[in-house]
Amino acid sequence: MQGRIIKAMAGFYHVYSEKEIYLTKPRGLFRLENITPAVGDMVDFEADPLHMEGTIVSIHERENLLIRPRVSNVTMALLVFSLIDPMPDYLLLDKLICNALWQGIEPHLVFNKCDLRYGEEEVAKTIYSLTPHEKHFVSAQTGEGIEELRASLVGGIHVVAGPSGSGKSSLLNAFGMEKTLEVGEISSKLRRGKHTTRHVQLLPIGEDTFIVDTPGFTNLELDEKIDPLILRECFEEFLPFAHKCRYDNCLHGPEPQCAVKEALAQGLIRPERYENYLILLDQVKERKDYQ
Ligand SMILES: Nc1nc2c(ncn2[C@@H]2O[C@H](COP(=O)(O)OP(=O)(O)O)[C@@H](O)[C@H]2O)c(=O)[nH]1
Ligand SMILES: [Mg+2]
Ligand SMILES: [Zn+2]
Repeated sequence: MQGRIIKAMAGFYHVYSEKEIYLTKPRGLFRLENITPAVGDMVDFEADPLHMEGTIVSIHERENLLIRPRVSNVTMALLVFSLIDPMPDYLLLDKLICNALWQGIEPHLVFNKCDLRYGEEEVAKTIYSLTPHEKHFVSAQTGEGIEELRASLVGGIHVVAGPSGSGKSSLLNAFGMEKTLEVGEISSKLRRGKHTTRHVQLLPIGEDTFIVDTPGFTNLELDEKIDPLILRECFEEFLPFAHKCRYDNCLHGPEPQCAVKEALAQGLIRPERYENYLILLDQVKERKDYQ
């Protein structure tokens, strides 16, 4: 059978397959080969349907692997920022967009606490008006925009990320998922470990659609592997212009005849995004292994 690892606990893996959860162990060979299954892995397993148990026999190739929390095959990151209390830190948002793109994860911008309406909504809309990323303005408190946001999560594994206090937990609750997976009825072996440490798990919210129950991207710095050439690709609204720069390796800084700066001058790129790009460019240039 085929399924998705939705939880890892004490050497056991909970595999979700056709709306059932199996308690599985990896086959012995994995340990010899130094393979550790991850939450998010798509696996083939031999099932014992009577006891809802099984043995994982192979792991499908991963699209990506987040480190903290350790989750594979993440498709979308909901970058949650509140419009007030705390005010949005757009430099941090731009960093998280880069980190997501670098890992092959699609960033979606979620601006929360819309119910408080303090004008920041217009600021956020303006700054990101020219970026290709999906944007949502929601209130986890009143439920405004929540249905649309949830409906946009079709297929894949989605993680929420963002600064403390922005409403990530509230958002997960607004999705109605506080206690989605009390899987105790499935096997007594599960129950024993239940009240120990918190383990990351995937909450099924639709057809092969899951949400990670703890925030991702807990490191709020730019990924250390992002160099200037990668950074340049992560500001996606620059890309239609970048190939017209005079120099192929143009980083859109001091270089002459830079089409990105021309686009900026014509209002085709937002100055806030360009300024943050320059700040991040300086940061990655300073890293010692570049040059
Ligand atoms: N007014 C308002 N408050 C909210 C909203 N979402 C979250 N909060 C409040 O903001 C605070 C932080 O929310 P929380 O979900 O714990 O943020 P987290 O740190 O990102 O998980 C809590 O006091 C929430 O009640 C919202 O949409 N509107
Ligand atoms: Mg929280
Ligand atoms: Zn340029």
